Amino acid sequence: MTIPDNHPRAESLRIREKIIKGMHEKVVAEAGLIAHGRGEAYDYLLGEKTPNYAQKQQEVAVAMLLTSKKPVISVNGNVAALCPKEIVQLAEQTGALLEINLFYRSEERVKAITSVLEEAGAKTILGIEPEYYETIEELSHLRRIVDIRGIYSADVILVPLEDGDRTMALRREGKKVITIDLNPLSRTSLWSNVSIVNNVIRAIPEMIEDVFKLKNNNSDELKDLINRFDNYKSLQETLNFMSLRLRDLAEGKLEDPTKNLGDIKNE
Ligand code: PTJ
Repeated sequence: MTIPDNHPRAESLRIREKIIKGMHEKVVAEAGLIAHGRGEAYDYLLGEKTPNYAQKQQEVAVAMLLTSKKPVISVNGNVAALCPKEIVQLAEQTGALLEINLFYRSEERVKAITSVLEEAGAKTILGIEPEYYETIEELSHLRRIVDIRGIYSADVILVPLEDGDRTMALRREGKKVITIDLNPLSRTSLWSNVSIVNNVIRAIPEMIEDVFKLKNNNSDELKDLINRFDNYKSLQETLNFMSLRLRDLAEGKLEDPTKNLGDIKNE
């Protein structure tokens, strides 16, 4: 569908089209559409902009990726459809490996996502060669299939937009988990070491900028940034931001778009 530029929600509709196209091409799971709709609703609460608290979360996440021994970025269908070039670039800039890991796993989808990542410039993609498959025992669904060279042996894993089970399982295995999830109350957010509560579409490009900002800092400075971060407090700050924003709107900042319609609106 062609989205008219003057449509008030043009940008949001264009993003939706990416997800729909991705679903037709088997990149996105059908449930990925539902997940996206949920994300859109939460993004309204942020005013569809990156708040200050998320900038901090993103910076700490980048510091963690830069100081880790073996960082891996996990890619699912929604991420591949929404920001393939950016995710490949973030992996390159931080020295992280890219691994396809899916909840609704099928060989057809693995192939479709591999093509998208390759077109976006990825040179190495893990999670696609059966001889390297290992399992995370704690998980009963297909996310349990991981790559022995990637998630299985990683110390830090960035998991944008997912269900919470795997975050819990990875934490129990002693790994550090960074997540990007617009829902601050999800199990994913509650179980992460660093929860980025922001839209993946804004978070990933902003994290690439953070790499350029932080990469000249020495590792003690980066570790200090990480040590000062408390995920629980950060989620409290996130919820405070959302509730204050709603309160401000309720108490008068909400613009009435019909105010200049005069009497017509009551006819
Ligand atoms: O590609 P697969 O097979 O691995 O499946 C991926 C989905 C996303 C379908 C699967 O992991 C899933 O069902 O996830 P959930 O449980 O629906 O959780 C998705 C979370 O991502 C929800 O909390 C959404 O609010 C959030 N979300 C959706 N879109 C975005 C987002 N967070 C950040 N940016 C978004 N654009």
